Amino acid sequence: MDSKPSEAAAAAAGSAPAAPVAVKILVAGGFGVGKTTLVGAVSEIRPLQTEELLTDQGVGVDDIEGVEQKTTTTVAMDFGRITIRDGLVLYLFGTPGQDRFWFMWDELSYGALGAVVLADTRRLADCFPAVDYFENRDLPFVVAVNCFDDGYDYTVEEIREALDLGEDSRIVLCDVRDRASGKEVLTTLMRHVITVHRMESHGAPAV
Ligand SMILES: Nc1nc2c(ncn2[C@@H]2O[C@H](COP(=O)(O)OP(=O)(O)OP(=O)(O)O)[C@@H](O)[C@H]2O)c(=O)[nH]1
Ligand SMILES: [Mg+2]
Repeated sequence: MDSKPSEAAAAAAGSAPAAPVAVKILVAGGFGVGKTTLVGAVSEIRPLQTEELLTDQGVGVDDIEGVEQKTTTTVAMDFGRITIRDGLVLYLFGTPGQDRFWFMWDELSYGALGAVVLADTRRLADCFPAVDYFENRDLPFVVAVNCFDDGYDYTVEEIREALDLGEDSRIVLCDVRDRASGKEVLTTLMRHVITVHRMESHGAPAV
């Protein structure tokens, strides 16, 4: 399913190859930030979900502050698909959020071209491990801040500083429940992926 970055670049730039380019993208982040909601909102197929009921075992481990109505958690992965434009199809793999499922991240990220790190400003530190994970593996990512209604109103620059992200990293504010907003996150990620790969192969920024 996975394609080369050069093919993804051609498709994103409009010179689409004859066959659609399929790109694997990870949707990651801390517990309960809205990963499953994002994949479900943007997917053009019925998303695969692996939700199980939260139990008392998670008390004191999983922070549900702000998402008290949450009753389930992802125990394997989310899966969805979205066509960004003609010839460019993204396959979305949402990670589980609970720490006990960290061992699955290596499997899930195999062959991925990029990742979305979802963040919740009420629990910003929860996205640190995901940011570290992708930085350590040189996998291009965007930080997408899911703007919960009662979340703090930070600017992108404040978030950049709080997460200690460089000037060239991408941060977008979004509402994961909204399809257009989720699609904007993914479009930003694809532009970033293409820029990173063009810089690596030509040594110069492309977009
Ligand atoms: N008010 C509000 N609720 C939201 C928003 N986004 C998600 N939710 C709710 O927050 C909860 C978390 O959503 P999920 O999509 O299950 O989060 P997740 O990151 O997949 O969670 P795990 O798989 O358990 O890590 C759900 O109850 C959503 O309905 C938002 O922007 N505003
Ligand atoms: Mg989930």
